[in-house]
Amino acid sequence: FEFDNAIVRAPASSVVDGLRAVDRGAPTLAGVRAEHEAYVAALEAAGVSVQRLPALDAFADSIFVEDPALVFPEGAIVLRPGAASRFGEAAAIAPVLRSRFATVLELPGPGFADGGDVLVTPCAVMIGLSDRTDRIGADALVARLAELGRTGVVVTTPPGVLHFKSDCALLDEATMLATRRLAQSGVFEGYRVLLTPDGEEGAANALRVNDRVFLGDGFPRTRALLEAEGYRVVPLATSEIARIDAGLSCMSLRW
Ligand code: CIR
Repeated sequence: FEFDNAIVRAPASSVVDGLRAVDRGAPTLAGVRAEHEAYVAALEAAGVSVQRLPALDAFADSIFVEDPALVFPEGAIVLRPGAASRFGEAAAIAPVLRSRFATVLELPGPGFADGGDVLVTPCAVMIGLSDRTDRIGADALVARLAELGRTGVVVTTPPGVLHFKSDCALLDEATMLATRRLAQSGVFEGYRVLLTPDGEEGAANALRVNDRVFLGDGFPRTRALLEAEGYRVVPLATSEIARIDAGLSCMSLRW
């Protein structure tokens, strides 16, 4: 969770058509832009140098730059997003990664993996199987991670949850924030787990960045819980991006 660099992508005007499991109304472009701007400003305030990529109108969900790639200080991996409408985002991000990293690996087909299903912890890289990340993709990713000297561990994501990280975030070396449904699956054995209060499951897609934790601003009980545990919380608006099933990890690639 210590990051010097990040890549973000400006929201496309097509973001109003972003994928969503349940339609609670489209977000507004102005609303998404405002949430994205505040997020980028919060990254910079946390000491992160941010590269801003131009909007890609052909890809409604391309603001969620975390999904088509994985980055580490030692190199990057171009992924194969599991949603058909997002598959081309990988080819769009690849040249950017090649300009930033000496080592850029590619996930071989035919499997799929989304970055939203990948949680980097100090001891392992957890890969959650989901509707977007299949077993073939996850196993191929474990092999690519090994080439970067990282250990991948394949785990499951509860049914109905878009991405593994929709339901969890690393808070520090030893602590996870997670929903009860994910924690109950036993994937965080050995970690201290702080559970999101009932009704605040969306808070789990939080993001630790250097000395602070970015948290959706609609989750007062989670905020109180984290502050009582001594975390410095930065509340950020997420109500517009939540309409297209996104949270705070999705909008950047960080290393
Ligand atoms: C999608 O369904 O792909 C987008 N509407 C939301 C992606 C959120 N990304 C993430 O959780 N890493």
